[in-house]
Amino acid sequence: NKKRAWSWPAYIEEERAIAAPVKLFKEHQSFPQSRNSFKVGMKLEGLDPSHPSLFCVLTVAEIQGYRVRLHFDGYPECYDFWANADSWDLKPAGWCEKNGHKLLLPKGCKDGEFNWSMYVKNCRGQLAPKHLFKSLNTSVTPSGFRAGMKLEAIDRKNPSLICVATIAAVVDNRLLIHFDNWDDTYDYWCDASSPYIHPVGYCEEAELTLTTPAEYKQAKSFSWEKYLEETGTQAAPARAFKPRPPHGFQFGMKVEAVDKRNPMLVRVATIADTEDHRLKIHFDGWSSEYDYWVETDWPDLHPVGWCQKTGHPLQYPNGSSDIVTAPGQ
Ligand code: MLY
Repeated sequence: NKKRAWSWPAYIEEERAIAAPVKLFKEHQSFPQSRNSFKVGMKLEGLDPSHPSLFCVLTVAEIQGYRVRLHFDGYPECYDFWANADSWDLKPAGWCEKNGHKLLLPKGCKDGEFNWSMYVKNCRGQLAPKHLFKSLNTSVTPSGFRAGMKLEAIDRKNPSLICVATIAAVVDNRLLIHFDNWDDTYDYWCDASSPYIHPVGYCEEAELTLTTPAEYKQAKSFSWEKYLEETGTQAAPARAFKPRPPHGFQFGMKVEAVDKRNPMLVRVATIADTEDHRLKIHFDGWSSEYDYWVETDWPDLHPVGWCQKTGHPLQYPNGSSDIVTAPGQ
């Protein structure tokens, strides 16, 4: 009994489903315009996904289509992570120094003694050439946001809290959000259209509770006017905040999505639910206990056909005739 190879067109017809239209995806989720030219062994700087304010020394450990597996120099492999070749989080060697960001050095390297050219020579590595970094060539329109400005931001690790926050850095069209008097473990990067940031005064107007800076003395009588004066800072201008247009994804649309539990895998998936700024991803053929919510601009969400176009394996639905790997294995 000869089995037919799994294919998207046949599957979509069989399921009477529709593929999520390509126009709903952000550029960085959609079909790439260029090839992935990273090579195993190339070294670069990049954000640590579990500590997003921290740039680290990384080495390309594996290539899979348009994706790369990155390794933290001097750290165990269990911290390796996958990123798309055009990820904004990846920067060429020397980028941090040039832009005034701290670079977490490979384990064992002392501050002040690190130098990229010596380092690659000593480990017989090579630097990833600058032209591979698509994120460096994005055109940027000035936003009105400046480092040091204050705003009200949702703590993404404690999403019920809207807090007094500061723009710690502005790079291209990205803002680094920091929470006043807290350490940087809550920091995150976002853009001007992020639903998680609001101008000063938002909570008061919406009659929501504003979480004041840690250990702030007069928390009960917090006033922005006073706080800005005390800290000698400015509020980010309200006009710099851009509303995000509705996303257009609908229940039942088919997509390709990375399995966070085993992030080397991209799976056949379905939009199982939607919110204003989030989508629930269901992996076809698997129990809905594996479903999870992602941001609509999640870089690991792709249109149908992305794997084929970029030369990445696609995990077919569980129960289809082809070989299947379970989520989280
Ligand atoms: N109970 C939590 C709350 C931390 C909130 C930090 N935000 C405001 C930046 C904790 O202490 O971990």
